[in-house]
Amino acid sequence: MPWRCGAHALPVEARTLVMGVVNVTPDSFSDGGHWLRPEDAIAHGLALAREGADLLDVGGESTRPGAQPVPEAEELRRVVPVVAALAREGLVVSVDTRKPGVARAALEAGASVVNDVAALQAPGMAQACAAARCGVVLMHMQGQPEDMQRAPRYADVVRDVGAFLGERAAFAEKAGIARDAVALDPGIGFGKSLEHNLALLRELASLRGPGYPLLVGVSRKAFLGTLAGIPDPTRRVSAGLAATALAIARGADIVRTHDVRATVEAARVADALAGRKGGPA
Ligand code: HH2
Repeated sequence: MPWRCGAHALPVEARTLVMGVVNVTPDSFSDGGHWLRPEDAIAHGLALAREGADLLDVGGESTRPGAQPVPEAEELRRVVPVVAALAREGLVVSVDTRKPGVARAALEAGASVVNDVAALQAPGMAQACAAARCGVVLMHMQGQPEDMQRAPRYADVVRDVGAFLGERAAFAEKAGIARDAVALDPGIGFGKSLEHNLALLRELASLRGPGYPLLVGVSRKAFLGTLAGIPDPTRRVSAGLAATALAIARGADIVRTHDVRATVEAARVADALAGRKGGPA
């Protein structure tokens, strides 16, 4: 079944989709400040689309460990012009936000997906998504970005994250969001130790809820640096591709990345080897 995102039906059954990251922030962990001016962010988004991104995830608030919340007015100022310009080009645009006001403005400006790292926990977010009939990404996070990496703890991380995602998917359905509009995401690096991240990636298949596409974001993240000994996030591309290929083999349907061209190439090979998708590539 395709992933229904507003007017778009994304062919998640035919190939792994690649979501390109457009961070309109001064402080994102790997590319903060690179695309803060709207014209730079728009040009970057267009470049990622040419590299083969299936959709573009525009964010105006870093959620890296230790990040401070951004006021709504500032997030709106960063995100809306970029969403509007990319959507005008006919591209599928996702807005990476936890704020219902930002989601509503981005949807009005042409976004087709709300990527919510807080999984619809803010009052009004589910209603905004239901009204717009947009795609919705429900992500697991333990704690808040400010403190989430201070000794994260689970009874059983795979079972706990799976239960949370199942509960949030049921909540979304009750709020009137169509089942085929929802994608689930274990939230790699969001309140997780290295061991937690590894357990989730190894057992990804068990997180696949019935019918929901699974989104996985490993791009440039700290666990890759720890495993491969790479302090500079921008140099973690190959390490990320290894994790991405295995994630695809184990059940990822959508992969979120800063490095689109390399990820599209890796995804085509991983799709063929995993044999999970109907093709054609
Ligand atoms: N990771 C980041 C941000 N948003 N959304 C989903 N659904 N899944 C993820 O894994 C995910 C996400 C972190 O990456 P980035 O946007 O580059 O960093 P920052 O939060 O510092 O802007």
